[in-house]
Amino acid sequence: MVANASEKFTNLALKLFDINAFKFGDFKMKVGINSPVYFDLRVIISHPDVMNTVSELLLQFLNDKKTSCDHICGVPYTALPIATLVSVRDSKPMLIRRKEAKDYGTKKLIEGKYQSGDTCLIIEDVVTSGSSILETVNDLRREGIVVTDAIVLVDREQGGAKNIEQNGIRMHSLFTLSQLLDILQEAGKIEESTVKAVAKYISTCQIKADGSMVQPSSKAVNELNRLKMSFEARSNHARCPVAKRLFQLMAVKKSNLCIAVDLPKVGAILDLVMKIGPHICVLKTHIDVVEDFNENFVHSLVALAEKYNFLIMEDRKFADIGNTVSMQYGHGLYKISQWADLVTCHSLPGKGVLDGLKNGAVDYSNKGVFLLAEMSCRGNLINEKYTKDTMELAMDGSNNDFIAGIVCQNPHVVTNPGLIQLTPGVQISNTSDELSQQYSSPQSAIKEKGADIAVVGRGVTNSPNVAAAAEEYRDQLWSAYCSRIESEDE
Ligand code: S5P
Repeated sequence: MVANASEKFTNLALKLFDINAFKFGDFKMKVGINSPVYFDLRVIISHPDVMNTVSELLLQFLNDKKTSCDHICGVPYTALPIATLVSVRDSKPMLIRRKEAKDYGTKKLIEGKYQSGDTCLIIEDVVTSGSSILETVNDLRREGIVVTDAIVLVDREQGGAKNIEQNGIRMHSLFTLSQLLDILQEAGKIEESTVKAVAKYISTCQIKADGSMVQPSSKAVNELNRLKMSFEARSNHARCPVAKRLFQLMAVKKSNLCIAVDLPKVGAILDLVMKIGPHICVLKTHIDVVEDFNENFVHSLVALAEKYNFLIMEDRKFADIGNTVSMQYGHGLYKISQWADLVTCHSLPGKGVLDGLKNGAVDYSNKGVFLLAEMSCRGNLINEKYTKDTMELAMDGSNNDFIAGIVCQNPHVVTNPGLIQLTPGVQISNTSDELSQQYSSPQSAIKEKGADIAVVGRGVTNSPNVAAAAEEYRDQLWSAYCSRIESEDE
């Protein structure tokens, strides 16, 4: 069946969302308030099918509008390959505007064959203020080229159209931000609260052509800043059912404490869990340090999890090829997928490790994964690019129903309010151990590092009164969370 035009637009919008060409959360922008939506259309070059559809729709749009021109010019850099495809499809010669004039040779700013008086259509990926389009237009006009129309993939509706129209250019767009939001909401991909937060941001954050805000004194805040949102509100944004459950559990139990029970004997573990159960939202295990593991032990653990209302996370840190991980998760001595609600996983092997986990679970719809984007120990080899790539993997449309959260140490790693930040390395009385572990206080973990859940191991398990210690950590962590979401500062 041949898709009709609106079906093609809908499918393209959903595909763009799936490949992370735009995201919702909290993003730093050049002007004022952080934005709840962020576009990164550079990613489409990795998806030839998307490039094909985009160029096809642009061409169709141009033909419908009967916009005639001698040349096509993409605004550098994202729109360059798009303009190339449109140029080839339409047999229209292209021009390229250099961002800087060469300091040798011809010093030309505009590459391509043209004459003064020729007309040129501008192609751009996303327009915010319109200033990038205007820079390109100005350079073309300096060469005597006539520019009257620009076409963009997405108009963020923040004043760009008006700004460029004041410079004598009509702006056409394949999508406005509102249209994209409608399509995503209709398809159940985003919540009404997301749509509202974006609408509020757009209306308060109109931008002039010079990049400044129309109302610079505006007090509006980004309502999708997860650090300021309650766990109840964030449960609506979770795409992974276990994360949704965990957010709700935390809100009901008023606990964002995860205790790591790294003890070798089942008796000691169960005894400890009975004491700390009332205070925790997650119990974290390292099942391979248990010396007398048996099936009854996991049955008892699951029963305690039900009794005290917490989730069980096996901190296995899977890090192998999919096939191996599938066996490690579902089979072997521990059969982790049968009893753990959540597991941890390194992103190192890439997408295959998540496919392996899905494969190892009987039904992964009630399971969740925390991906490690950073580690707490001194000297670890993770760098910024690794962390960023891990987040891309987490947000990928094919995985995001399986990713409950991220293990990390920084407040800017997790931007999506539906993901939970888990931060280990928390202790009240120590700042390190003798094997490179580094600790921060409960307050610092929540307020400075951006943790939603803090992991406490020896801070509780080494205490002479584990119940009282757990209660103390629970109270400190919960009040740090309350003060974080209530405070006025950014
Ligand atoms: O980066 C990390 C990730 C994890 S999951 N740093 C960590 O310490 N962990 C785990 O958190 C670690 O395996 C241990 O189970 C717990 C911290 O224990 P503690 O005794 O140092 O609080």
